[in-house]
Amino acid sequence: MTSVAVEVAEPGGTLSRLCDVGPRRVSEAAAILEVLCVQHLHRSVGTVLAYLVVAAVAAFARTSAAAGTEPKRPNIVHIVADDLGWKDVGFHGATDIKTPNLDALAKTGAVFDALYVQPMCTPTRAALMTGRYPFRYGLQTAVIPSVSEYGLDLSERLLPQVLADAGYNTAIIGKWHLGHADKAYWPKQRGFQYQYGAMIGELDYFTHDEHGVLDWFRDNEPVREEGYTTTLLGADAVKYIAKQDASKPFYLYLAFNAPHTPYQAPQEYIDRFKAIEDPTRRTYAAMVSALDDEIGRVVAALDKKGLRDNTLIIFHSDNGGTRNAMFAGVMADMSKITLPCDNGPYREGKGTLYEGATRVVGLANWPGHIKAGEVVGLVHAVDFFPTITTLARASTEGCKPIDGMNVWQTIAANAASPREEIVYNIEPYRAALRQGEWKLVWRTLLPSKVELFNIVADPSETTNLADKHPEKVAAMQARINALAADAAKPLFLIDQAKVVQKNMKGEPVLPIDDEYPVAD
Ligand SMILES: [Ca+2]
Repeated sequence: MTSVAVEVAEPGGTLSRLCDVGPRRVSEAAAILEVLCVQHLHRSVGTVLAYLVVAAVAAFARTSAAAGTEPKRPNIVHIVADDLGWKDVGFHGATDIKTPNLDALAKTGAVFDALYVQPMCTPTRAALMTGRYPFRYGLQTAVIPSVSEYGLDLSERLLPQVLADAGYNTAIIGKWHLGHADKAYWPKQRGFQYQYGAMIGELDYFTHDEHGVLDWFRDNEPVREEGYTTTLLGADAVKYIAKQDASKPFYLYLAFNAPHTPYQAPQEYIDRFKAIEDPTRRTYAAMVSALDDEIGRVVAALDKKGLRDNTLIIFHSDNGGTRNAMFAGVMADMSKITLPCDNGPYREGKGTLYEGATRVVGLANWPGHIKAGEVVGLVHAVDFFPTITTLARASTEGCKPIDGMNVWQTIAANAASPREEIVYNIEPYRAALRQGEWKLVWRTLLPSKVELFNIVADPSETTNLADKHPEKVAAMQARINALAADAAKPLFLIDQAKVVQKNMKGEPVLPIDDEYPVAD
């Protein structure tokens, strides 16, 4: 109590310091200050000035607490799907796939019309964790291959670190894919207090292996267990929520590997979709259905624990559905299947710079805090970082310059977005940028190609207007060049160049048969 009195009696800065504390602590501080005021008056009339300052602060503190200007910090359940097609949910018009749990969240929450991510897994996940575009630190190109050793730059300060330092419990349940060869890159080393799931992320749904190597861990220890990954991750999230209480907020990053390749699902889920003729689409539907069931269980767990009213649920895919076998991963035999994802009106899919890769299905739901309906403003994956840290009243001191913007009013009330520009990507061989209604897609490799779309009038990117608006093309190319000047070299390309160099030192491959002279 004494230390509070001394602090309050000192001139300067005290009021703002008190304003930073939560309502419960403000109330306590007000009560303490009132007692101290009385003590001061009894001791000496010389402390009248101190009394006036203290009383003013106490009154302010009491008013703040009564007005509830410091709302309770929300729990955040951040659910990410992997390679989910834009149209493969009920609330976007899928008729053969049923997603009743996601549909319920969509109906009572905000549905994003223009939520942008990066074209592939690793870059989007890096954007979420850093609030910074991946071209800043070399993760803009491709994913981290399972045979590669690099990861998300250790000098980046990540969202779970920021939230843990602000008093949040932090957990990752699911896929990481931001560095696996060195434990220094693992999520528990980067702010997550609890970890369960895959370090890389493309794995067999039942054996949890990739090419015979187990990729399934709990708190950094390998785990051999039975079960379908989607079900296991959902069950673990339910358990985690059951352990939480209202006294300390939590950030749960629930990153399902579904419905990424390989296309696998339990038979009972496949049997739900007998009406779907194509076997891969049938299995894919089963995978999405299992994902939706687990999301339903997570919501039920929040309800059961009495935490639902103070929990912000964010859901989105990490990139669009796969429409090109080149980006389907390494575990599916693409010669035998038809790609099952549907990105609705959007062009192409995962791995490209078109909307089908980068404009994804997403929603946000927090009862009483988010208006139900469509969010039309631009939102990028990097924006979740400052939006969440602001809601959490967490300091971002020590973070590198954040590209994200606080879009809370856009999400909560469909207010105009502060964001006017989307950087789809900056790579040495291609880039894309959106500024308002204009989108430029630029292939810089020879033969080069520039496409300009009015993305508002032509969201499916059917009509290239580059020839009609050369001044717009030039201005957007100048902006891309300026961003490229600050870009780090893609770690993927550096890594692959090493592989090429290594191969050049390998044994020569020559035809050897009876007719070819071979030295003894
Ligand atoms: Ca993905």
